[in-house]
Amino acid sequence: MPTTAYLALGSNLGDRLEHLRAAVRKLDATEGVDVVRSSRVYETEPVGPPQPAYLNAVIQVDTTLAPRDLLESALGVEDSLGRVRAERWGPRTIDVDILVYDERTVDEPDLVIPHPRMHERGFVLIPLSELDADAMLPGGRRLSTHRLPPDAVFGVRPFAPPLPIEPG
Ligand code: GSY
Repeated sequence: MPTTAYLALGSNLGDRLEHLRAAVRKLDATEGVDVVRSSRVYETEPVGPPQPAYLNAVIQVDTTLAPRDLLESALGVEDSLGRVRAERWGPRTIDVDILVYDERTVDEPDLVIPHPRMHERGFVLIPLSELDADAMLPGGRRLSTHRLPPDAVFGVRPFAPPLPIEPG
């Protein structure tokens, strides 16, 4: 029985929209991962050091992969799209983060689910709310009762319709 997970996509280098689309195609082509839906694409002001604006979206996947295998697949997609891990909060061609994996919590040095900073980020919660208005947040909180910090919603503006998903 597949598990529903939500992944955050972000890009702020090169052809940003094409990088998000390519990430969807590559994830969908991964054994054990089926991309089901995408949020709209938002253009968002960068959080972190000065850098170009991001495009962000959230996708829903059905997966038979365990959380760690899903992480490995996400890292593989980042590598295949030319991600260079230079600066921790720096610009990137593509970022693929696991936000939520069913109702599971994972707390390992390199993998924390739900994503530990997702509740502070308008660029994550606004697109996520299009797909699951009551998604799980860190600390057992729920999206439907969560109040975003007002400054987190500034600079998050609709940019493009949902990312295309190949049928089947
Ligand atoms: O955490 C993901 C990469 N990232 C982003 C992002 O995706 N969007 C915005 N707006 N700012 C960001 N800063 C970092 S780091």
